[in-house]
Amino acid sequence: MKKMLSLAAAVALVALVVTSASAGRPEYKAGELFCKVGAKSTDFSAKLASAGAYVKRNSLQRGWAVVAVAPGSERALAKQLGCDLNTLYYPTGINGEFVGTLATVNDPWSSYQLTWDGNQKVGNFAAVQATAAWDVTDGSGATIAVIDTGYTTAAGDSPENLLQGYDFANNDADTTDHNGHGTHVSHTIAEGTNNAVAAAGLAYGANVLPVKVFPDAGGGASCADIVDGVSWAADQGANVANMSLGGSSPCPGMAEALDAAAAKGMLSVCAAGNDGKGTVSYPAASPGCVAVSALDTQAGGIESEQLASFSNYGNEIEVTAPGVAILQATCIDQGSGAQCGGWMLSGTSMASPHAAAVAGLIFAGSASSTVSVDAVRDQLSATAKDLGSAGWDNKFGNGLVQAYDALQ
Ligand SMILES: [Ca+2]
Ligand SMILES: [Ca+2]
Ligand SMILES: [Ca+2]
Repeated sequence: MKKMLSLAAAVALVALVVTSASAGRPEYKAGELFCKVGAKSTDFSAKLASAGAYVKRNSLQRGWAVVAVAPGSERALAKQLGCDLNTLYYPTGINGEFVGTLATVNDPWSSYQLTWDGNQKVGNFAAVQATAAWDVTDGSGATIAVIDTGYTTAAGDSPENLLQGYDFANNDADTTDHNGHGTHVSHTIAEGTNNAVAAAGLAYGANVLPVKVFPDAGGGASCADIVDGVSWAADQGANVANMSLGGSSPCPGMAEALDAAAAKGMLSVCAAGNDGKGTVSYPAASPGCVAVSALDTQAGGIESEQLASFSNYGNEIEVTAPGVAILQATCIDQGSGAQCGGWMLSGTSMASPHAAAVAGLIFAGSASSTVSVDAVRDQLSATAKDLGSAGWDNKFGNGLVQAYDALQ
């Protein structure tokens, strides 16, 4: 009981400060371009040579390459070579409150996640019908890729089924999360559940595939790495990919990568962005990704129909999900060393994995092993709980994702 009270106190203290996606940050990766080589590869090689540039890495997307150029010459050479700058994207939100370590809070935090306090406060998992859905499926058999900062086991709780991922930022197989964002997102999807440790995960039986695209030292993820992350996840057989990241302009090659991934059976789900404005960030705004806005279920429950103050909204919003004071285990360093344990984070980054998890449950719960990406996408929207003005609207899209209804 004491723990629940201290938890409640912590909720009240949560600072809902979520930084803007772009302010004061570099826009593109220094010394690199992302180029569509196309069919004219011979011409292209000659062009590169004359510009003192070279192919650093071929993209997993056929016909695309990361090209190395002299730092400072990116804009000029992009124009000259007909390439794109290798745009940087950032995680959509990380700020929040440290709740406690696993040592002092060794009871299932799912009681907080499953709180139903009428019109005041509704736990994020209660809001999306988690308990009822778990009677149908826990997501076993589905694979959900988390394209993010990686994953750390140091948080103290782990998914039941964690797959070997890949690190595109460093081109190696070590996907260790030095940030905490990717671990928190992964845990909303599938933190170990019914294990008497920390919190629960919404599709806890699913396989989690970490796809690391952010550098160890922080900063932005390049479009080339994100695009390759999408292609790689689809090649691994992922059913769903979550991208809690974004930028103000579309990544070159992303639309094609999303379409190719969908053709391979993978549905992509993306955070709408945390600028609090009526413009959805990319890749959420791309037609190939389900754009998820953040609902505030901590200020008046569901019935108040309150979009989180930081959440972007707009024409591309497809569904909404809880994104305020989401509690999962992770490790975050706010300047005085990493604190591992329960973190309540707010952001569309936290909303998106709820929708990704529900999509995973639909894949897992489907009687047909060949259920199509389009069918899952349609089911996610068709069974969402309508909020705001009747029918689709630009804040909540088709409504709040509903895990149980989506399995009917
Ligand atoms: Ca690595
Ligand atoms: Ca747990
Ligand atoms: Ca509506």
